[in-house]
Amino acid sequence: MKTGRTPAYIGIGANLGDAQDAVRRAIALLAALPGSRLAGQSSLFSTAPVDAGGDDYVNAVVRIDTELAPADLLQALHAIEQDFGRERPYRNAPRTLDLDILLYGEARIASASLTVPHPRLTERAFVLIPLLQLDPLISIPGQGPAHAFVPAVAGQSIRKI
Ligand code: A4P
Ligand code: MG
Repeated sequence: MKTGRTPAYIGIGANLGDAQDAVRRAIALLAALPGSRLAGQSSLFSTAPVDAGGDDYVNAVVRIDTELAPADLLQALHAIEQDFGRERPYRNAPRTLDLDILLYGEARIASASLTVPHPRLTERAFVLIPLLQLDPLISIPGQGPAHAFVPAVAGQSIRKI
């Protein structure tokens, strides 16, 4: 039966305050988004900062099946980030919570406020490894199977919590 829901993969990251707690609470809020259901969640991972400073991050990826359009989903993610007191003093600053749309079904989006698939998805173990844990056969629209990018991120430190 067609449900009108699109599988969307959301990357979650935090490295300020109680980051594990923030990631767990964010997953609960994502599960409660309107017209959406939680369809899968990765383990939590401890990861060394990439292109950024500060403490190690806690990262995870969830899949939600959602009726929200991409722009509405992005707005909902920003609202959750704000709930966690997210501030943006500079690019890649340490953050209480970062929520990124990694994939939205087969969509390829390049608007001023949204790029999907997430442009740095294939370069980052902290996204690629949890995503593949959720769905080992997943493909990235326009780029092929995600697992093909794993050797390129093998040098990045990531450990299951
Ligand atoms: N935006 C465009 N496309 C998207 C998308 N697919 N998902 C726009 C979400 N947002 C998207 O984001 C800036 C703007 O990007 C948003 O307003 C939205 O309209 P932001 O969250 O304010 O800024 P940011 O977090 O500094 O940028 P971004 O792109 O999320 O950063 P990155 O590249 O994801 O890097 N190291 C480890 N170990 N773990 C991490 O989680 N995260 C980063 C952030 C760096 N290093 C890290 C980690
Ligand atoms: Mg972000």
